[in-house]
Amino acid sequence: MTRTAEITRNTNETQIRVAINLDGTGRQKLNTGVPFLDHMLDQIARHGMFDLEVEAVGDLHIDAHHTVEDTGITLGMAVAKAIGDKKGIRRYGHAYVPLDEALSRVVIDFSGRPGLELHVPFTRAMIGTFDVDLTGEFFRGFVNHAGVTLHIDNLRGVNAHHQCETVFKAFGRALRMATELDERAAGIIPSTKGSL
Ligand SMILES: [Mn+2]
Repeated sequence: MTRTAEITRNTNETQIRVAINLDGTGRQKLNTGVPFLDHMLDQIARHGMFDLEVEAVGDLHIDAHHTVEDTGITLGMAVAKAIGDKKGIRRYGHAYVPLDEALSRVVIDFSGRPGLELHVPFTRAMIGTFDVDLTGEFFRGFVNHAGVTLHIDNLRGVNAHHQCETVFKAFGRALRMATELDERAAGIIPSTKGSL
């Protein structure tokens, strides 16, 4: 059984293709036109051990907003499709990741209920040319289309690049844990309701 999905999503603002293998090895091919977003997606692939391809053509002449948000949406759609009926998955995942002075915690639940708690007190508004507000746009797009509850807390940090990078690394780790198959729960949907 392969847990892969490919999603193409086209709007007047962006054209995005995402391909993912949840049981990959961290291989990635990323070209969103937003270099810092590519750097963050690379963290998800590497630390989540997903094979991930993301190609995006967006209205960057305006700004990176639509491209970043819609990449989150399309990644969420791809993860939801790849994970299917959620039988046998661990469902919950969490990770703490430090990078020098920065430390972030991410907790995820494949609950079927979109929800985002984002608590990242960025110390500056821009990381190079990347507006830190876009971090929330990415994860809001993701949770709404993956159907997950996601709690993101940056617990400390001075350097905004480090703050953001620890969030994405911890997200990759937590997503890996939650989507992994639990051999003791093969074929079982991890909910007393019987569905997620
Ligand atoms: Mn970096």
